[in-house]
Amino acid sequence: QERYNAATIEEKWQNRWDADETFKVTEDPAREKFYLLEMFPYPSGRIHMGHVRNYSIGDVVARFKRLQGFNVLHPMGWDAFGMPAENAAINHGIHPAKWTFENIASMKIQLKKMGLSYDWDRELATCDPAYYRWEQLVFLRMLEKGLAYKKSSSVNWCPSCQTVLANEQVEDGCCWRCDSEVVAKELEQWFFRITNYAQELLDETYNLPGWPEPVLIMQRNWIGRSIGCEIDFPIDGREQSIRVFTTRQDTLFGATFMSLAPEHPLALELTTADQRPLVEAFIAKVKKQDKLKRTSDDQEKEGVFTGSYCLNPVTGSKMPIFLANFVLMEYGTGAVMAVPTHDQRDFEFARKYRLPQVVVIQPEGETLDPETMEAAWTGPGIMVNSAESNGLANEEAKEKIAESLTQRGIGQKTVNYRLRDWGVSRQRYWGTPIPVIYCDHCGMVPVPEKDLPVVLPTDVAFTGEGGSPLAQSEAFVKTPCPVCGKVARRETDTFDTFVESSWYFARYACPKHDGGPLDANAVNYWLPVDQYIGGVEHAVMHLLYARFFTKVLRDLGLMKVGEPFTNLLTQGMVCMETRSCPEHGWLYPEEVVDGRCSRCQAETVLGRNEKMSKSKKNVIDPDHLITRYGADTARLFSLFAAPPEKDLEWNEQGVEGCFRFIGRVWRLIYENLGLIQGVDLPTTAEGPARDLRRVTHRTIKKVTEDIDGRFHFNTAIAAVMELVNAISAFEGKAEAPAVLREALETTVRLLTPFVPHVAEELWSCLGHGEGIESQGWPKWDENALIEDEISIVVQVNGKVRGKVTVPADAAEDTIRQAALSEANVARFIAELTVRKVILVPGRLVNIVVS
Ligand code: ANZ
Ligand code: ZN
Repeated sequence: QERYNAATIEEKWQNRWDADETFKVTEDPAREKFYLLEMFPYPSGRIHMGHVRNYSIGDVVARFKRLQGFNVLHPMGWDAFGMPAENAAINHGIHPAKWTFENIASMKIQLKKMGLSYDWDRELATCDPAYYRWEQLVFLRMLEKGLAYKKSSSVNWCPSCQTVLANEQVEDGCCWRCDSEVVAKELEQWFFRITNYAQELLDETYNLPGWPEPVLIMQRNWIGRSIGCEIDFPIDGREQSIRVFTTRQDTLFGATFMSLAPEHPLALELTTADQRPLVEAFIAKVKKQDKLKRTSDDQEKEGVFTGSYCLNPVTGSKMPIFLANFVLMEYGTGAVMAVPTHDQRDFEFARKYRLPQVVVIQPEGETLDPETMEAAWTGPGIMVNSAESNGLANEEAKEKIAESLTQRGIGQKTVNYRLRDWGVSRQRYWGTPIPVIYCDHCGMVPVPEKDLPVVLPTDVAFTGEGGSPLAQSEAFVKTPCPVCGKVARRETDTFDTFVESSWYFARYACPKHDGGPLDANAVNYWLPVDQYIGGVEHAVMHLLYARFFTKVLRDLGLMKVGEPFTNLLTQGMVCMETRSCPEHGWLYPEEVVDGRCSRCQAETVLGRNEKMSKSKKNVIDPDHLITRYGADTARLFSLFAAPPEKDLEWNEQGVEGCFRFIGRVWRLIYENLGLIQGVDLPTTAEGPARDLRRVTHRTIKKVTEDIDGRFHFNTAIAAVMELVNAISAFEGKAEAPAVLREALETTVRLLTPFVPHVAEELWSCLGHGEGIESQGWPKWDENALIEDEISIVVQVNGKVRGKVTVPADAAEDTIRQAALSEANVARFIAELTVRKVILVPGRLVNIVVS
């Protein structure tokens, strides 16, 4: 076979790898393991270019590590629960399970066509009861430990999806999925106590050098640790006091009023009769406001006076108590001591309601006056109006005031986290049922372990109305109480799908284990994941939940490690230009012919370059790409066009170029087969052969270093392209077939992780019976790297005038002589006097003349 036919060889090698179980792995304590994982896909129906890129990147690393001799775990599975399946059921009457499994089947075919080196024996789908039963078990253990609990809370509710959203799923007050406006709703919900782990989750962000810094920063901000004080403010005329949380106890002497969250338990109790109508109206109004909006800077600061007062514990002055929309009950204590001179929100609030202001921090070189201030002073300064703290720097006053409050028993230092417990209840069908039962006699009863899994019923109707379909399935809901046997009701909420993706990476270690969630041996051998690869959009939610869940599994004694992912690579997006027709709107690339709309012939308009998405129709179907050019070209292009962490811009010429390169390597091998037949590999070489050998070994070194931990695949591929150029230009083919053979074999071996099918094919064509996967990664020979001649630039008065070639170990004098006698240089210095010759070893000679 002489012509490169991608389809034939790709099918051939994919079948061979399957039959030989090339990528199947087992725990082998004698070998060093490497666990490589790409974020598993949601089975939406078809793979897209983002998947192609993600999995190509992962496959390079997996194959490279395997060739280096590691025992590589590289699994694939399906994040199979979630709303699209349920929406398909509502809109098209297909059962979510059917829809999901059909999608999995077709996407699996697509993935297989890419030649990815997965151990398919470990495939899992999270909607499989054999998977989620163990999640239910972990939940029961968490329940015992108090790590899962139920409470009534105000939740983010999407009226269109009819479900609760996690805070992270609300974007600018709208649903992350459907963009409908999110409203607040009071519901009994299940929570995971992630806040128990806030400090550990934060501390360990400083211990993850293999993660991108921006991701760590996002996690730290999300956890949001603040150090401050809780301080009690006595209520005027009562025995009770109100506790506030502040990070600025240094401003205590400037606190002139109090702001409570409208949900604060004392809000109505403190309201006087005459203020009642106003207060009630205000509370009703704020209830409708979205929480995230309430605290945003540009939200109008609104409040209402309760009619009551409290006392500033250090100045004794009366402070009116307000309710304010920007104070949230969920943070701190739900009460804020307001310091209008040093907090901008309080400043605006005080101006609006004409409240007193006292400056307590003077910035250096300025004298602030409440009458003329135009904004709060939030910077540092010297304390004033603050009794014994006067004259101190405000940072010192923070300490001093905290101490004195502690001594007097009216306050103490505290740490607060912005992180909230993880609300995991969803009023949805297509998710893991939460295994508890409600009995009128016994209360809430956990489903006994022996009765797991609680399986989703199949007799449900998907109407899209009236909440969860589960609640309408009598066969599911009605169940005997495990304690007293009387008729009881099952919980009908299911888990947030982020629960499944919080531990799938551990289950891959033992996907068929049926003695529990995890097989200790397997999981402790494989985990942590050595390299995790996925989209940066998961920087907070998924990655934080997975870290939390890992710690829970550790504390339940199910595995040893506490951090799941040692190294994280966040890949960039795949982008493409957008095109629109004035008549027909956005157009698919195939609807544009010579810049015109294929339907109406109108001139199309070139839009912005954006992330490929169906909504803008700027998408390329990986299937077309693979059918037309082959998987190797699709892979090569996604690796060559941009470094993994950067956005990749689609361009057809780039794909063509990659295809042509593969063809070129193919021909080069075939053309030279006759010359190198039966020839052994060289150990040394002379003349031009020595030069080619140097390029060969230099390329091995470069490609190895570019791949290993750096992911510079594009420059690695470019280096192989240069090697191919050098081979083509090599004139000593007939005289030095051994060196030629080494160069050709090296090319094929270095290309293996990128274009594995063509590499395997060419390898066997070079006469090797064993697959290239068993060859190991090539090593470079340091001796071959040594340059015997180097070329040195010659400058005259700083300007380049020539170049000389000298032996690599030439003495300084020899170099100086060679430089001075170079023809062009000699011309420039002919009439002048040489004052100085400066030598930069190995690089340059500068001759100073006058
Ligand atoms: C007095 C004060 C004076 C404040 C000052 C700031 C500046 P971080 O850093 O985010 O933790 N706060 C406390 N609880 C709140 C709640 N439930 N809703 C809204 N705001 C709340 O912010 C802590 C600061 O946010 C606290 O410090 C409090 O205002 C406010 F010159 O107390 B400060
Ligand atoms: Zn009972």
